[in-house]
Amino acid sequence: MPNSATPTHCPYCALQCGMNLTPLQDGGVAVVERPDFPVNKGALCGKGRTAPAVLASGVRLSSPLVRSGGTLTPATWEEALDRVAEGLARTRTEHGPDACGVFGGGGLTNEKAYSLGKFARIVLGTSQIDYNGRFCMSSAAAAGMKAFGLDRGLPFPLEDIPKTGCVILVGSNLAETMPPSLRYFTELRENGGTLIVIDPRRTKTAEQADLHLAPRPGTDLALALGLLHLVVAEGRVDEEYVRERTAGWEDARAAAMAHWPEYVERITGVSVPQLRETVRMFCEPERAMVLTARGPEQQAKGTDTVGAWINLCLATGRAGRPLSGYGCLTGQGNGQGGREHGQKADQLPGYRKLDDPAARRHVAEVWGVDPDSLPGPGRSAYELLDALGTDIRSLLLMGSNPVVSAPRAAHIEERIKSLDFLAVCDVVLSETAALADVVLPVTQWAEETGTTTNLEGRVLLRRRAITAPEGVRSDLEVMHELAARLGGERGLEKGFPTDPEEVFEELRRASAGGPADYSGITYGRLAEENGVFWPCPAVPGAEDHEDEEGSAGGEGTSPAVGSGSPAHPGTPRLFLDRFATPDGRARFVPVSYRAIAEEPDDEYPVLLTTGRVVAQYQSGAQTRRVDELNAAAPGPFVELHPRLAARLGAAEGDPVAVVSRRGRAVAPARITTGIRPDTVFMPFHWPGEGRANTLTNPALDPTSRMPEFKACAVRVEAVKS
Ligand SMILES: Nc1nc2c(c(=O)[nH]1)N[C@H]1C(S)=C(S)[C@@H](COP(=O)(O)OP(=O)(O)OC[C@H]3O[C@@H](n4cnc5c(=O)[nH]c(N)nc54)[C@H](O)[C@@H]3O)O[C@H]1N2
Ligand SMILES: Nc1nc2c(c(=O)[nH]1)N[C@H]1C(S)=C(S)[C@@H](COP(=O)(O)OP(=O)(O)OC[C@H]3O[C@@H](n4cnc5c(=O)[nH]c(N)nc54)[C@H](O)[C@@H]3O)O[C@H]1N2
Ligand code: SF4
Ligand SMILES: [Mo]
Repeated sequence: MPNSATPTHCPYCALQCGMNLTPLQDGGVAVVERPDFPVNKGALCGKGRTAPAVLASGVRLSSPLVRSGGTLTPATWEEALDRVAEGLARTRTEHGPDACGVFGGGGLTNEKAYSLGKFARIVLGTSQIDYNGRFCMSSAAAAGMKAFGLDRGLPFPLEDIPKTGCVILVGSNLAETMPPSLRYFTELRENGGTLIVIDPRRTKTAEQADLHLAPRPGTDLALALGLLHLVVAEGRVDEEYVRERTAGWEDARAAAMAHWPEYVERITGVSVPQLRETVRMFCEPERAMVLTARGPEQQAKGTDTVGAWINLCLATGRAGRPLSGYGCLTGQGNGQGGREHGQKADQLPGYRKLDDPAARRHVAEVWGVDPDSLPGPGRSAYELLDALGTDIRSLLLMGSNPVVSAPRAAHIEERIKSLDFLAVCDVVLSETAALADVVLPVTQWAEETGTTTNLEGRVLLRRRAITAPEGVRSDLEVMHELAARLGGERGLEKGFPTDPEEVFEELRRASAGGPADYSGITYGRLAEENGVFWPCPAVPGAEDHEDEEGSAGGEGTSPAVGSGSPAHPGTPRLFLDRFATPDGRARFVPVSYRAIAEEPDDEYPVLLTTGRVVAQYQSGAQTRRVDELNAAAPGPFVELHPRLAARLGAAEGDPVAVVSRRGRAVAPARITTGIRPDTVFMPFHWPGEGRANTLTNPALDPTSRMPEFKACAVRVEAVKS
């Protein structure tokens, strides 16, 4: 193990901040600034700074657990792996391969995500695999695919943001969810650009804005259409760009024209003058951007909503041009790479489609199997979880905690409990792991090497800095061992190497020629460069240098400049010449407003929206185990407007109950004028009585299958003590 600092990346969000880890006497690590990494330039949020706390024994799992007599008890790895293999094999024999489910996560490295997709399809032979990214950015991904022919969250690096003229930030609270990225927006304003934030709450991010619009949750589609209507009415369409670089304008234009500003004001609560001001601020500068996050995306019409924002960019000539464009702020550590390499229900590595015969042939060849043996597309995340205990009898879960994070969570918890067999790989005993028949404790970010792809599409190398404790193994080892046990005579474990670089080498081949082409990226290059943006195809003649000792640790390697041509530099900026559609033109999508799946009524008169706080991460499985973070964000709360609080007779800190058609949650009131009076907000990081997802509506977007996390009808009640 190196004694000096190891440059690596944070285990949490999609910013993938660079950090240095230095080993400590006691076997742990200290986080030290890494100013040379361009994305965060040394800055970290509290979660990143305190991430080593989760490496400590006593906090993390250190031995496999097997359920016996109703309780989880420590077991050897052999026993635990045998139990998992038996559980899955029994289901496969009794109910067929599709009765085995697999659920992955956007926090898994590319190598793990790739192996998990392969494991499902060739070891289990199941079509029933999906992952938590479905709950994250799937609507933006679907809309990006439709419009641009390719989904890479940001088509440009963050460093372009300060140089544009105006940014509309739709439903992102990045001051809390990606704090070091706020710098780019501060610089934008220092450079004379403007920031518009669209959020039903006056968040820390909205406080930075030149203009804050606070629409009613679930109405962003109407808002975007109203803005497009005004763009047309005010003669601000970039006709030449529309003619040269797009298709489908007439239908999209006609659809938008039905959304009169006054109508949009009634739906959204955003006034006509504010709409006009937004259009002026967005259209006057030569360059502008729209960035969306979970606010507009986590809706049962998220795909159409993002489509409408993209239409606005296209009509004004602000996509595929320098310092202009549409982007989605992806969320999880490997939220981008995690959606490219095959853990998604309909997908093969390299962002290939599972139902495309050529893609099946290519990947089957890399995997050494018959293309016809690959199952077809499976179900989306919520549909998969909803089928547990019915036609899906066993589940292998890696990198998610759905008991806390899935919509209609009480129901999903029941579905999980009704499984014949549940195996969970995790670093801690999450609420979902606590329900498992077998829990396999895995290594963590500082203890293993692997690649992630950040929200910019920048592929990064996370390096091992310390030795993992006895008793834990990597996810890759788990898949190797299970493949050995489940593959029978077939020797399938050979296709599941435990060395991450070996997996990456195969991923390169599997992705070659696909939309997300990583074939020109090597561990050697990643060790030398501050990430490489995909697509990065291999260039014939630019030979990979032969692997040298220790290259997985990033030592002793040089960039992939081979004997002949120089290596492909990667693609920081997409679409500048053409979009990724067959004819190179971006596609307008004709969309019209529709209401949220569950509008308030007399019984449930208030809207609930949900989201995050800076000090907790996701289901909280990791961050709720860190003292400093718990001190900053000790538990759930219900954010509500003073007028609503007064009607309930609730004072600050009083417990209030929020009741939806799915269930009831109770948490202390947090009273603020920063929220619309018709809306309450709950963060979703906690289990138990204050679990926000007890309430949320699993109504799904027809295209992306994204649940409606951001708007459902509730009733708010004072709790008598
Ligand atoms: N601290 C912290 N940081 C994180 C995470 C975390 O859990 N904690 N998770 C990471 C992940 S996976 C993700 S996906 C990102 C998410 O990052 P964000 O998208 O920034 O996070 P959210 O808080 O879910 O939602 C953003 C905002 O949307 C607003 N909103 C709610 N409803 C609507 C609506 O109908 N329309 C609009 N326009 N806005 C609405 C909410 O008020 C909220 O302020 O954060 C990443 N970073
Ligand atoms: N109401 C509401 N619900 C939401 C959202 C919302 O805005 N509102 N947001 C949704 C979004 S955007 C997301 S991304 C999801 C996230 O929700 P989850 O999918 O539950 O995400 P995490 O809490 O990050 O869960 C990751 C789990 O994997 C473990 N883990 C971490 N690293 C590894 C690893 O390398 N290997 C293995 N095997 N395990 C690992 C962690 O300890 C943790 O238990 O929540 C969704 N749910
Ligand atoms: S912003 Fe995200 S990547 Fe950066 S330190 Fe915080 S959690 Fe980690
Ligand atoms: Mo996410």
